[in-house]
Amino acid sequence: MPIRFLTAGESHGKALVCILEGIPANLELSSEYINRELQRRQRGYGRGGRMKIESDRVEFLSGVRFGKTLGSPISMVIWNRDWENWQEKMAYEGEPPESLVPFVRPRPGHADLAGGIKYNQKDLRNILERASARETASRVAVGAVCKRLLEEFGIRIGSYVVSIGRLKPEIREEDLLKRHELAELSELRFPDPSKDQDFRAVIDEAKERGESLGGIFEVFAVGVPPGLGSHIQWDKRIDGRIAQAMMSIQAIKGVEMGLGFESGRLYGSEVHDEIGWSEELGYFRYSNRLGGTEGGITNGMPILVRCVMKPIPTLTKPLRSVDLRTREEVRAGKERSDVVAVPAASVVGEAMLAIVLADALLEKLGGDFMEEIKERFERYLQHVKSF
Ligand code: EPS
Repeated sequence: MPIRFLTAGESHGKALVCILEGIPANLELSSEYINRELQRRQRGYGRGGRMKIESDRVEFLSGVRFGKTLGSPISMVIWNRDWENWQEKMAYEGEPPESLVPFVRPRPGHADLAGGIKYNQKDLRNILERASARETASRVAVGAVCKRLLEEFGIRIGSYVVSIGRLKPEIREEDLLKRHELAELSELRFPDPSKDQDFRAVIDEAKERGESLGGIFEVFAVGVPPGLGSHIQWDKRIDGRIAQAMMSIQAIKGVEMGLGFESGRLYGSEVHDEIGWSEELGYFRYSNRLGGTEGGITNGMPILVRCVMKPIPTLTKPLRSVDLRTREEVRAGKERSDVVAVPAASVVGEAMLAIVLADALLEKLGGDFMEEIKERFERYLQHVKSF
């Protein structure tokens, strides 16, 4: 697979770091473009105090020169402003300070206990710092570079929130890009900003109860040509790759494409997308119930992915847990946290979809620099049209 990336960094460490390899040379790229995406991820009503501290921005460390990629690994750093308040508790060297209070009351639903057992850590901060969804800032930076690449090929990615908790207002807008544009105007990324008040009330109520909330969001890509991914091997199937990418986002518990689980309740004729042909469009579909893939290959229709995020595990009215030192029943530990982060997760979903599609596109076309890849793309589109 042409694209690979790694992220590193603890939530309250000095910085988040990422390395992205496989982006071709001569792609125009600015930190401003990436920072816009990072800022989108920081928005959303219901986030905790941390987002008031941070103002995420990337600094390039390699792979870019005079505003264009070099084809070499792109490394980026996002400095944590909160580090200033954590320097002693998260010191890289020396002995722990006397004042350090270890985190010993694992939160149900968080990585705390499973990670503590696995890595033999009795101070669960050594687990939660990396398990934190702060890491998703790096993914959004990597995803932004991939989005920039996809834009050059007319592929656009967007997202919107479908529901938060039990609140699921009707979505009237049919056009996916318009849904995205409307979501950009909403502090909860719902594709109708006039519903923000309803969402606020639901979130405020949850906060008052010491609760947290999850929700459902949809991510889409339009302009995707047919032929990305392949039916020939399990790990080449594009829908499998998309599902894996989405499930890897912190707190995501389910992924569907198109009608998803609903299709299991319907007849075949109600699910499959009928095929047509016209001089102007070539082959087209009368519907997009399958979410843009068949046989693990994109079919030219928009990719439509739906993800469910569980409620955040940190509760101000915590659930039962066990103290690791005494093994007595206690209430789980509390940390500063968000009440809901579904709007942010939808932006992370966009990033993950961009990474998977950029990877599949480069796999299809090959090539090392933009000019050559664009030429190959044009030739491929001609093939699609004349098939
Ligand atoms: C998170 C806890 C909170 C969130 C954080 C994810 O951070 P803190 O412990 O510093 O208050 O704000 O999300 C981010 C920092 C972010 O950038 O999205 C957690 O435990 O997962």
